Amino acid sequence: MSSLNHDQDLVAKNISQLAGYLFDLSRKKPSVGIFPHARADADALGAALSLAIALRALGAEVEVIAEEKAAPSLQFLPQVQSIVLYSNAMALKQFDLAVAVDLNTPDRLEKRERLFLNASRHAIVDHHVRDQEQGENELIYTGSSSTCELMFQLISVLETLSARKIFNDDIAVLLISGMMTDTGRFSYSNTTPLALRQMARLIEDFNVDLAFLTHELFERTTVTQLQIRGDVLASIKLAAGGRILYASVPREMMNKRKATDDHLDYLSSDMREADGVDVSILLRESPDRSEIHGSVRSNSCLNAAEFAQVFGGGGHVRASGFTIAGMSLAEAEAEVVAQAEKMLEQCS
Ligand SMILES: [Mn+2]
Repeated sequence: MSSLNHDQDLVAKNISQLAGYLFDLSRKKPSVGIFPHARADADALGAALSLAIALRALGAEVEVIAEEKAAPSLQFLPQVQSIVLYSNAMALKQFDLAVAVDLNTPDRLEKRERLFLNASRHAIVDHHVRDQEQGENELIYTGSSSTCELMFQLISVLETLSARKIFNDDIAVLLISGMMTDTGRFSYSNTTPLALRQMARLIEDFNVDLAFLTHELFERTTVTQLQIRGDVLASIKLAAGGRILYASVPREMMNKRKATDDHLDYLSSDMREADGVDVSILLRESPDRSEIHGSVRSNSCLNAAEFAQVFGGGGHVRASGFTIAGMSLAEAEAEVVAQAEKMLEQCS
């Protein structure tokens, strides 16, 4: 990560530059593909759908292309029905512009990587760590609490450039959903004053039902979700004298409850809250059992992004994820826990 990445002036300049580029291009009625990361969360979908609404308003033909159907818990998001599911028939299509949203390396696009790379032009809007200088039309700023926070800034400049209103009720709900999710309702250490100011403006100017959003994003649950969480929590194990709390979820455990992966959302964050715990790790087998997905949360000196990078993943200093192929759940667990013990020892 470049130290310039934290320079507010440079970020403002990058935002203006990318907005100018998108504005000029959109007037030529280009085809634009917007790509949220796989297993998209509210930030990825909120930012992708908001950008789609904005670029359509400026003349572009836009498709948001997702790896899989949005999680049931996110079906309430405005315009989620407009998302196009990737299929192999699309692989050779060539967009005039492809925009990656809430990710910064095309391999996180999984099956859609080729379609993304096929496009004539590329842009990135993201707030995850990357060990690479920012390129042209790349707006990657780790100081933003969410990609939706960056998208708010980008759409504001697009409004100025086009001298028309672009923000609307749908964009307000989408951006607030992403901002609330990535900041834990404005409670995590990544929360910025800017996000709070944006939030104030959105609820001032648009029709947003905050109680409804809070229920949909944070409170809503199902009996199945309560049961699978109970099963996983009953299986947690400790390492490093209690500083590491981890759990491994075999597919049978999920199948027994007919649970899906999104039923485990936020569980690693909840595990981190236990007294004395510095790092929480949740491992689960993919539905076809070919891969292990890991989710890491850190309260301490252990840098979760660097930890995930050891296993080919990435993320943030306190929250990250990775995917391991070619290992059993037990093997992955042994490796991951040993790595966490090592890194915790080194940093404390
Ligand atoms: Mn995000």
